[in-house]
Amino acid sequence: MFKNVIVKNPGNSFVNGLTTSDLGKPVLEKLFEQHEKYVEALKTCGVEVAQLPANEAFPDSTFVEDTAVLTSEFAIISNPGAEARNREIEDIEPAVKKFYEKLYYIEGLGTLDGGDVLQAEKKFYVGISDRTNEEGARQFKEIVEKEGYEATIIPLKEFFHLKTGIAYVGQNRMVLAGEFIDHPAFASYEKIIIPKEHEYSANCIQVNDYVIIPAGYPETNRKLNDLGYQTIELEMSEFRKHDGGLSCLSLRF
Ligand code: CIR
Repeated sequence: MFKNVIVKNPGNSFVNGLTTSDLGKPVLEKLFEQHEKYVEALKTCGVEVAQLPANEAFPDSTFVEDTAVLTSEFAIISNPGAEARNREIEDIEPAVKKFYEKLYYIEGLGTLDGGDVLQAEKKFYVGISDRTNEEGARQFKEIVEKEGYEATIIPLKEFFHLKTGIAYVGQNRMVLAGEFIDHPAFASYEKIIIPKEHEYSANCIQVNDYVIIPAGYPETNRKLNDLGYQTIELEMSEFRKHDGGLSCLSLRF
């Protein structure tokens, strides 16, 4: 069960953030409304939401997932791989410290974005991407193995972050898209396969009795409902314009 979530409000400077998409400029009014609905949905899932204020100095900092990895026992403050985002950890560290005594850090030449880390029970999967380098993944693996978890490192071929194309929804089930569908690392899971045209919906989040998915993917919704999951659909258009998905907007623990 997740008890707590940390989110951070987007600011007006969001429009100046990093993006690889050609979906246009985010509309702030819609962005703020979508974030409010995201927070409401999390509350529906039964978690306490710690809502940090926007920091205009860091346009992408609403994507808190990239700044830390939180488990039920310990926290790891990441070392975000994009230069423009690296100092976002200055706001996250004090927020995380309110909940944790045991903190670790990804340091030095090691970079790691939380978006490249997937937890499935006692196992972690860590993507090597443009943001997470081998040294960052190595440090992460060393930390979690010391804590009694396993970690598998997965060099990414196409996806931006690992969790762009995969989600764990409990009960040994993975939602998988693209390069992960036939990846040997996930062979032992029951697979919920997302075809190319619905790929954005692979980034969904299971929070207690619900799975939150992006709006506009009825086939993904139906697959989850057929397996007995209650779903909440959220409009994500403005976050998507800056490469963001549902998982990126919160730290759940
Ligand atoms: C970035 O380029 O870092 C942001 N515009 C998007 C980050 C999305 N985060 C994630 O997938 N974990």
